Amino acid sequence: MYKFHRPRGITTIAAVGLLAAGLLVGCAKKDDARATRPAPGTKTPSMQAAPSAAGTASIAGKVTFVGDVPAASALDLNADPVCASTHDSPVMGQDVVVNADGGLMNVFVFVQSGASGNFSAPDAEVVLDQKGCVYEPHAVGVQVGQTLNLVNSDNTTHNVHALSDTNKPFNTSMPIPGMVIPKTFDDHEIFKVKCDVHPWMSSFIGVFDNPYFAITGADGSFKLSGLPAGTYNVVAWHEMYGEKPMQVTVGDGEAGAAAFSYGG
Ligand SMILES: [Cu+2]
Repeated sequence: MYKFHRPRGITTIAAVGLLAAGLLVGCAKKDDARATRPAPGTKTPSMQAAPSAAGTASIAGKVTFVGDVPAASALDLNADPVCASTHDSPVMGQDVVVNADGGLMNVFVFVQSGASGNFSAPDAEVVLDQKGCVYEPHAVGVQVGQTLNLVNSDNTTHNVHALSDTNKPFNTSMPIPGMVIPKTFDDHEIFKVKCDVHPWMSSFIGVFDNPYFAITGADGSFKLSGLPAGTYNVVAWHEMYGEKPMQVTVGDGEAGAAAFSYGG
């Protein structure tokens, strides 16, 4: 449904490089079959990054929204009293989140092509929590084969309904508070997950075939680090506004820049 597309237009932000080569160090893939809460310290990223790579280049920048920002609307959680009771203040939708400086949150930014190597899945596990009847985080990224733990932190039933395409779709009920269901994915894809019990709940899972991806934080910023020198097709992808490609060249040790904008 949200399968990546090849870049249509290419812009160049360039930088030239020096020397040295990057060697990626990966860790063994973990298998499913656990039903306990992840250990403290388990990665719960909204800004993800820092792959265990030996490359010394990086690409960083900001995703901005230009123009009139759609008004945020409060979610109506009253269909389930358990959900409503967990919040003291209105819960706003997360589909378009723009800060005062125009930073657009929850944008996946990733190397679509140009990275080469055998990118084993990292050991670090990632969490997609259901807390207060909202997915936390709203956008989450993993590598192919990396464990994503679906967690229900609520005293109510959720189901995680994945609307994936190239990865096998699933619809998993999570009726028990504290329940954890580990998932891994076989193919690179960004897809939506929703809860059929609570129709306001949605999140997006990005599965990437290399470690060079990030999700913009509240200020719209992102950073892809650990890159070997090279030319990369970098794509920004937002659930409402689609994707924007850009070609970026970085040399070893260099900090490349990339800026994306939506709206306007
Ligand atoms: Cu739910």
